Amino acid sequence: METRPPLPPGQQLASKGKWPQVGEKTPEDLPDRWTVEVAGLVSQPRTFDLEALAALPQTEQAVDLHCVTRWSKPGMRFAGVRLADLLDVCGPLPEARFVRFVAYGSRSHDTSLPLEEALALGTMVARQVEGLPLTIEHGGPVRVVTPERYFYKSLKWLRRIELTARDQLGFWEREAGYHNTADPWREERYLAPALSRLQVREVLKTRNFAGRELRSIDCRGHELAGLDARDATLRDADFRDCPLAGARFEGANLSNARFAGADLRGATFSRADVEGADFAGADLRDCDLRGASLFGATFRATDAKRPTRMDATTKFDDSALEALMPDEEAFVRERLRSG
Ligand SMILES: Nc1nc2c(c(=O)[nH]1)N[C@H]1C(S)=C(S)[C@@H](COP(=O)(O)O)O[C@H]1N2
Ligand SMILES: [Mo]
Repeated sequence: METRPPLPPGQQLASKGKWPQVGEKTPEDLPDRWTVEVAGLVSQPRTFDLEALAALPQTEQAVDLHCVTRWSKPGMRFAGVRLADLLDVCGPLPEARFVRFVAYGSRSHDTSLPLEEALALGTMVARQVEGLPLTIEHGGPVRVVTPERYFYKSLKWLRRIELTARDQLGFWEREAGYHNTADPWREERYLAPALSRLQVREVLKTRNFAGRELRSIDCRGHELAGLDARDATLRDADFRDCPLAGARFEGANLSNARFAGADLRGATFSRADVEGADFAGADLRDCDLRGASLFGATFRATDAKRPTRMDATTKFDDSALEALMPDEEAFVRERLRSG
């Protein structure tokens, strides 16, 4: 049998030939003439166009992509310039301790790393993947690729590289609570929960989560039938073993949430983001998952004593199932055909 190197904890292989587009979709306001600026604590600030980037030493390396929403794509061959070689030309000053990457597009998406770490990891300014130019959908013509970190540290549509003395939290790190160190082997997905224990106790009593920011909330085992969680932010929330019949999760962000063993009969998830969420061992009869985005979600029971209950009454968009990992897709399709 073929042996594969192990994946970091909680990650699964994405389907062959599938590369999910995550985060910002292609921005509309990209420049006609692409340039990458190197600024901040450097002795020679410079602006590189694509020709100037191509004139620097080129390298190729295989990088394992690990998205925080639990899909991985090991061994992707990226080609471009190593950050180290690019910065050599610009003369980093001794006070420079962090590197911040800023993207084109109206939200000026950004992320940052300690400079020494970024260099040691072999971070690259990539222009090709698998021998072809990076497509716009995947951050082309120029994106950052940071090996050994969750993929949110790999910025698409690179506009500016800034060396700084102090760290400035990036977009996902501040907006979604993603961990700033982002080491997949240590499973550094999220920072500490958004609420204190006392606040959690209060909000659990109300059974009204609608529109609230409740990242990483621990609801484990609480009676929450009929919960109103419409448009709530519930990334990484723990709903294991919760009675949640008839709960409303329309438009909620449930990325990486845990529903193992939950009773979700009649619950609705339309327009919800359940990327990376775990439904293994949940009761999903009469549950409506149409319009939910499903990349990296898991349904197969891991414990034979507690099967996932799902049948023809569970509603999915057929096309959305393609976003699942192959074994998961096969499992769900088989259950949906059963009576
Ligand atoms: N400019 C920009 N870069 C970004 C993001 C983004 O939203 N905007 N999302 C990050 C996240 S969370 C991931 S997982 C990867 C996804 O890259 P892909 O769409 O090529 O798979 O890009 C990262 N870089
Ligand atoms: Mo991500």
